[in-house]
Amino acid sequence: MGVLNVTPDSFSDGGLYLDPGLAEAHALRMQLEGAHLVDVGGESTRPGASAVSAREEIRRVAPVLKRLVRSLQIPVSVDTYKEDVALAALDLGASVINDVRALSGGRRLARRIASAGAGVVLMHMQGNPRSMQDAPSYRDVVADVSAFLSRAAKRAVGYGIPADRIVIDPGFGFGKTFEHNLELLMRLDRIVSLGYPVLVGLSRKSMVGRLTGVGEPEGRLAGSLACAAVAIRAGASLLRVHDVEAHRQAAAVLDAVRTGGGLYESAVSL
Ligand code: HH2
Repeated sequence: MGVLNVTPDSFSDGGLYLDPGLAEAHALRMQLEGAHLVDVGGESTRPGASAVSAREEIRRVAPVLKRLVRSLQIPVSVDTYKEDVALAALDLGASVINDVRALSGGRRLARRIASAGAGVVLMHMQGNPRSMQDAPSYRDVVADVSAFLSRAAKRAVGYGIPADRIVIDPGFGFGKTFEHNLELLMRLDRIVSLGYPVLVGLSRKSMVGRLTGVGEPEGRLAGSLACAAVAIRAGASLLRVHDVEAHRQAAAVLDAVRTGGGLYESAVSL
């Protein structure tokens, strides 16, 4: 999943793709590099970010979304927790709603996702972006996040969204300390064992910076790839990334190691 933020203030690509033509060109490049999905966001959810109105978010996202559903061969997801934005995005042809509040808004949106045949990403977040890093606390972060995601997925199924259209995400960096994030990555298999495809968003994030000592998000590619490798080994199905080509290469290696990369098939045919 390639990240495309149409925001002035996202932590890594803020301000780069405000022009719909530039946003489209970037999405086409990510598709060419091997992205299976492009995720368009109109509000930054980085720690401390202030919320924007649904109207402003639609104003940012709609022109880009209209272009992408016409020009991309891959599906487009929209990164929003606001019902009005999500409904508008579905009307414009978005295939997936990436909801960092895991459909906590309720039934109307869930039912609309179901009737549109769209998919949903249910992400865990403690608190809200403005204050989520103030004092995150858990009894047991892996158990708490697992229980939350399991409940959220069951609720979504109850609203009529088929289980095979649901993706879950532990929400790295969303109301979690460095230690919480690291523990979630180390025990990601527990989230995978819930039985839904797991999406992981670690690309360029502060945990990577802390682990590698790299301050600038743009310099965190190597650390991001290492985190992606750990996540794939644990069974993650989707990576939300800024650097698609590099992650595609890393994922290709991991997939070959997991499946034998054709080794056994050719041995059999000999
Ligand atoms: N992370 C960000 C935004 N949306 N969605 C999911 N499902 N999982 C994530 O980990 C996730 C997400 C934050 O990254 P980014 O979009 O690059 O920055 P910003 O929130 O500043 O726009």
